[in-house]
Amino acid sequence: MLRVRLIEEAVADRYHLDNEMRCPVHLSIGQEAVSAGVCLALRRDDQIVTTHRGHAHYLSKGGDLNAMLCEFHGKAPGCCGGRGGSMHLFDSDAGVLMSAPIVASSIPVGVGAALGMKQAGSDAVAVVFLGDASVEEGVFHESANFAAIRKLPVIFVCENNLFSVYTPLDQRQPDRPLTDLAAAHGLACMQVDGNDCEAVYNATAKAAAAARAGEGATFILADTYRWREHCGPYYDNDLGYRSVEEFERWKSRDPVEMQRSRLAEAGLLQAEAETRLAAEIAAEIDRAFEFALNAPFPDAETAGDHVFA
Ligand SMILES: Cc1ncc(C[n+]2csc(CCOP(=O)(O)OP(=O)(O)O)c2C)c(N)n1
Repeated sequence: MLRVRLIEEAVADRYHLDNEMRCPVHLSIGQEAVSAGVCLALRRDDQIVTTHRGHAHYLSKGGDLNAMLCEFHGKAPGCCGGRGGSMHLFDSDAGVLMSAPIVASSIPVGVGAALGMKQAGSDAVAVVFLGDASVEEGVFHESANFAAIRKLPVIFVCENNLFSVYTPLDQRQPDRPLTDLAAAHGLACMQVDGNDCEAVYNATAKAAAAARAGEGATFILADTYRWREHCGPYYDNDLGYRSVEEFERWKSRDPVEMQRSRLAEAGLLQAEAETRLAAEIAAEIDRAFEFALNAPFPDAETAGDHVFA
């Protein structure tokens, strides 16, 4: 969690430096407990799919940091050869199958991965990360229905950060639990505090055990909050679509700080170890940025590669 936080803060800090990162960035700062808690409960051969807000999922599943930062800089060693930007992250070795910015478009891909796992007789699971706006798309319902009827080993993790860009949930959906939508399709449902990494881990471990045992799909609703603007490195509370009071209330429940103090109180994290850990992560981040900045751009002669239409 701390590593993801520090990496995303470094991306935000360096975003406009010399204009070297040209792609949009959708940061998960404030939401890290979801990616950390989920991915800690997964195996390397489990697969995830994610959205435009996917850096934290990619990193938590073990995606390569150099390849991610090269992608942000449009460089050839990027995970999409420098052509995809921050919203197209994948790492097949780590089980990051895809990310895509079209809202809800990755959901059926994750369900398809789960179908493939079941047909192959594997006990791996697929995790579909989605935002609260994704359940407003028809393909979510088709996918949930298919996952339920086929008892697929898939876990839908809905990160409810209360907003679709600037529009709050209560202006988009009637007042009913989001889990009702999944329950209506016959999925097992759980709701967790999405700022509590251990709660997210426990829910995911339970859902993964059920999926591996052939009991089918689960929908986990994780309530959390994005701190920065919808897209970009800054804060945007001045826009007025959410109140400073609401923002401060969520910020006082910082998921990284909550876990840090929990570990410290249990005697599992000493100040010295924490300082060393932060320094190691900072050095790793510096090395990765240096790698990305020094990496070559794709060869101009390859501009037509992968273009099909
Ligand atoms: C099909 C589609 N409609 C609209 C958009 C524009 N859009 C990009 S992100 C976004 C909000 C998504 O909200 P949510 O799924 O809750 O994820 P969050 O950004 O809050 O993490 C929208 C509407 C899009 N990318 N794709």
